[in-house]
Amino acid sequence: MSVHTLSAAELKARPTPAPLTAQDLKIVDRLAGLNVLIGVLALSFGALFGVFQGLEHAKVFNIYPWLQPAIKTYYQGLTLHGALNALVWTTFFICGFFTFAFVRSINRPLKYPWMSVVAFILMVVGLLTAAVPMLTNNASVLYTFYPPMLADWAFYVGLVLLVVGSWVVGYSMYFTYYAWRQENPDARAPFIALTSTITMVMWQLATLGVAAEILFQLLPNALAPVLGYPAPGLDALLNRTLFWWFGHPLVYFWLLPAYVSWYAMLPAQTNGKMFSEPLGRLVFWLFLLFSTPVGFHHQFADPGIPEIWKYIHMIFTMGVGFPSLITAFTVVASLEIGARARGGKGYLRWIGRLNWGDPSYAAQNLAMILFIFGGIGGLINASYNVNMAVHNTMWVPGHFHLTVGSATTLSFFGISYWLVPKLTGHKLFTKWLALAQAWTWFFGMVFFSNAYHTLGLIFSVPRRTMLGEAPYYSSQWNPQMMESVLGLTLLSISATLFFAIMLFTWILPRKLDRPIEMPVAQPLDPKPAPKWLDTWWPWLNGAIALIILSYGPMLFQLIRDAEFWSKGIRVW
Ligand code: HAS
Ligand code: CU
Repeated sequence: MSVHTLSAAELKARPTPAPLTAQDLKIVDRLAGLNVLIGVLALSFGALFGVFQGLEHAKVFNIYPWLQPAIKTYYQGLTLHGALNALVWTTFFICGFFTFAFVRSINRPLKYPWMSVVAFILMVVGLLTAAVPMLTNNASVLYTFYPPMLADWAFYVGLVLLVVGSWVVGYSMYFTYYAWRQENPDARAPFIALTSTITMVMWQLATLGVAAEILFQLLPNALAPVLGYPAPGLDALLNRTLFWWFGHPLVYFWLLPAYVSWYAMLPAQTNGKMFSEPLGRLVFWLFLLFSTPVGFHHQFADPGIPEIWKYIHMIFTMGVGFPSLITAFTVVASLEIGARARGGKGYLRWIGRLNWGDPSYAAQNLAMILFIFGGIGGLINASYNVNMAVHNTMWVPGHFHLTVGSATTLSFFGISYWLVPKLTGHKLFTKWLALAQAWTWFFGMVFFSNAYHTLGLIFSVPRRTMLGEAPYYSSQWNPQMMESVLGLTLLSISATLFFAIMLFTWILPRKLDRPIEMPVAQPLDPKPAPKWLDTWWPWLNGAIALIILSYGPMLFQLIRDAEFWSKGIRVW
């Protein structure tokens, strides 16, 4: 390797690194705290509707007549559940967690802190704007808002602001990253800073699809009656395609923050090391490449998409499963290093020596275990012919409660167990309750998802249906329905515990015994990762090229043949 010594002029031209001060961190921490707070509130309120749905499905108790006139229909409840838990809880938590972790990892103040503040304000205004129609039953379109269902315009405006706000969170990170790179042209980007930035760039590319859907189709149709011009009409297939351009990478926007923690934080929480730091980087780059060109695996049953395109997306989907398989092996190896350092022995006995007594650790390890099954289910869904057996059945909620409901959410619980004490300066309330919370979530999801997978696969029970009222309700379903009620009872206990732990940690002024620092795992091999794993252009250009190749021809055809004859309708 040639050694390049910088001339005095070159050194002078390089900007001096800005030191990270307590004042800089204060803004970051305040923002992180507010984001987490809103996330937790959204999760708690949204989870309540999950319980109502489960009880309705099992014919245990239909609460909807009792909720009149506040909540009008089951579908309004389902929209609140999906939107608050899948979109609001995740997006706010991720933006808060990333802002916190990115700045510490890159060890430099935000270039434009005001940008992160503006981002947060946009997201909150977006949330409030979308909440009004959702709470007044004017947007009961479920979290995927498929046309020709059409919600009140404020729902779409709110979503746009929420998404644009999350973009600006990303922009604040990109400017900071760029400034850091100017100051440190030869250094490798720190792992957490790099991988959180990759996640935000992936999100930026992913959300272009839904942005086009909302701005060119849904919003103009929703605004027509308000502004008094003729509605331009909707093409359902075109819109579904634009939605799933976004809808699949959305799931990696939920997953990758958990991966950042599993790779770069969790090993440190059990005396481990990163088994292979370069492999971790590769995994994130592969997600940037393959997250988006796979959306047709949600449209296998859609007429109008030629089979060849479904096959191409299926193959890419198997490709995007690959970085998760790498993750399974490398993260476990990183944890095993820790367990052995803690005296663990044997082929599997070392597992007992992991840091199970720490709720932050335990929650995340339990999340990983559930994700083995969530991931396998995903690969099953992705297999074109098998998808025909499970599509639109209860199998699918079974799948996503193990993924976004467990891999993501249970990991975020675990992260909260160090992050919230860090942000408030208060002791966690309490270790034992938090451990109980993690385990009840784990077992709750085991029963719940097992029941729903079975109902979908064996009995083809449809999803998104007010089953308790269905004339075809079968007593054959009873054992699994009861299993699901057992699951959701545990989940309700767990969600209540989480809310209580967060609340009491925040309000009880029990000062920390010793300061908490963000856990950062050191690589096993200190040699820096190769330069190509720290270089943006091949990966970013590759990702854009793959999107153009995988969506360009189909979108061209769909737009050319579009017929906007469908009027927006309210089916609720
Ligand atoms: Fe999915 C539907 C395919 C992952 C979420 N998915 C959904 C929906 C949601 C969702 C919300 O192909 C419903 C959408 C709707 O409303 O219609 N999914 C996949 C595939 C993957 C996948 C191939 N999904 C996710 C993740 C999600 C998520 C992640 C959220 C966070 N999914 C589909 C398909 C559909 C679908 C179809 C459409 C179904 C239909 O018909 O409608 C892959 O990314 C999965 C790869 C993962 C693995 C697992 C790796 C395991 C790891 C853990 C290791 C831990 C260990 C434990 C070993 C291969 C990394 C260590 C233990 C110790 C003790 C040390
Ligand atoms: Cu998908």
